[in-house]
Amino acid sequence: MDQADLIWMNGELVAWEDAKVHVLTHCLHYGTGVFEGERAYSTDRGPAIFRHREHLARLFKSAELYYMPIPYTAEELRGATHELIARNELPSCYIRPLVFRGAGPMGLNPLDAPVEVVIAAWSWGAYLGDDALEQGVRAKVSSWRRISSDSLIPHAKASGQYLNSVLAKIESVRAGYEEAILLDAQGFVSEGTGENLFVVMDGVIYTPPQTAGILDGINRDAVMRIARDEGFEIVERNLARAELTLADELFMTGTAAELTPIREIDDHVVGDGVRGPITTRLQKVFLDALHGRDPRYSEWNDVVSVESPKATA
Ligand code: PPE
Repeated sequence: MDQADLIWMNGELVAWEDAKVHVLTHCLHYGTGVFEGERAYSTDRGPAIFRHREHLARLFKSAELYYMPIPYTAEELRGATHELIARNELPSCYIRPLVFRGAGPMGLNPLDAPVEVVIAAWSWGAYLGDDALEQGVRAKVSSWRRISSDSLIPHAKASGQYLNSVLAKIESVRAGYEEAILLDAQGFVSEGTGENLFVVMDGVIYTPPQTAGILDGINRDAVMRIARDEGFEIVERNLARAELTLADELFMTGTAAELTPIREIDDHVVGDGVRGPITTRLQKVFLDALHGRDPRYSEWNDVVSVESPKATA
């Protein structure tokens, strides 16, 4: 991992090596944390965080769902993130805010454990391999089902919930695939271990609905808006596993994965086995939006507004 110099921890910038917690941190034992994954891109106006406010809004919702009061406002965390990127002199980066229950009383009741907040940023390149954006990845439907809303909260981006993704990821990687697709409790298609999923059939774009155990992805939302702006029909509906194989094109969206095509599913070639025409077109507009190159979406780029002291010295 590509270390940066500083991490924002409970209101202060500390050296990367010093951003530590106690081994009795509640979150370490019980997964009581919520987090975000964001990316800042180098744009004409400087580093800009893609849909920063939406990520912060989701962080606060995830925290609320787990009864975790965040001791800062969204605007304070936004400013802290800007300062962190500027002070680390990162032209582009991945950003990881984490809100978690710290060391306090042990046991399942977390309410008396302190709520701690950290924000880290570092440079993180291709998530699913260097060629993934162009060539696509090979994916397999997991034997693990996506967590369901009757036992956990798919809508929350909560640390403990990721054990589900970890199991699916290990299974797929050990079997020689780059990614796993999870079905929901009913057996409908849900999402990847860290990505939402889109299916193209006969020129129409489908994606699983909110009720299919998905995380309500911010890039899913961005790509749906872009697809409509480009004149495509987008349908949110339950998808049967076989529709993945019958699809003309498949792709996934996520902050880390950006817009990654799937070229094989369960050892079936998807379409022609290359990035399809609709995927290619949406990916281009989406990458332009991420990098602040499309004026239609410039409100999505939160330009880092703090001058780096080192950069101006
Ligand atoms: N589903 C899951 C389960 C998920 O973790 C992500 C993001 C998404 C969908 C897409 O959401 P969004 O980024 O808002 O479009 N996964 C994050 C964590 C990845 C990781 O390896 O850690 C991410 O992409 O940052």
